[in-house]
Amino acid sequence: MKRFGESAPRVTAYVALGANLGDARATVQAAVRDLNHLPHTALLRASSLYQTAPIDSTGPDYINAVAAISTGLSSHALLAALQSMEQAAGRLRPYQNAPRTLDLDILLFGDDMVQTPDLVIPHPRMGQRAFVLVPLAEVAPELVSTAQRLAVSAQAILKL
Ligand code: PH2
Ligand code: MG
Ligand code: MG
Repeated sequence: MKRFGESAPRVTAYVALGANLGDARATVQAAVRDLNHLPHTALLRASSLYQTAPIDSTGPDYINAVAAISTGLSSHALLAALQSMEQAAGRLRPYQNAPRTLDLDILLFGDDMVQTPDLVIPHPRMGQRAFVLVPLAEVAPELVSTAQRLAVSAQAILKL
């Protein structure tokens, strides 16, 4: 177990990982490992990798996963750290929902509710997407209801 200073309040946060350009599988696997190296942060659990059809997006199938982390960062500091990881993976943003080398979204941050121009938590679309709910249910089954799983059961998702 990593040890940290006494002061920072620690929360459990859930991060969705997605990629559909380049070696998406390797990129997502490396990103899961890199989460454990963010400052004041430890990886708690990672889901399996899933192959999923693009939803409101184009290009090859995505590789998706969800990770649970414990962090002493603020939600905005975590967002900045995740955006740095996306940049390092060569992320371009030519238009909304464009195919991407790496996407890292904060799904939940403890019990926090965040409504700012650059960050909304809980993630506003997480309940509509099998590529989020299925791996999230793997790492935190108590967070995903049967009704939620049923609502996305028509979406193609393959556990790798
Ligand atoms: N991410 C999106 C839009 N559509 N579709 C799949 N299958 N996986 C994703 O990660 C994904 C998507 C926006 O971030
Ligand atoms: Mg996303
Ligand atoms: Mg994103």
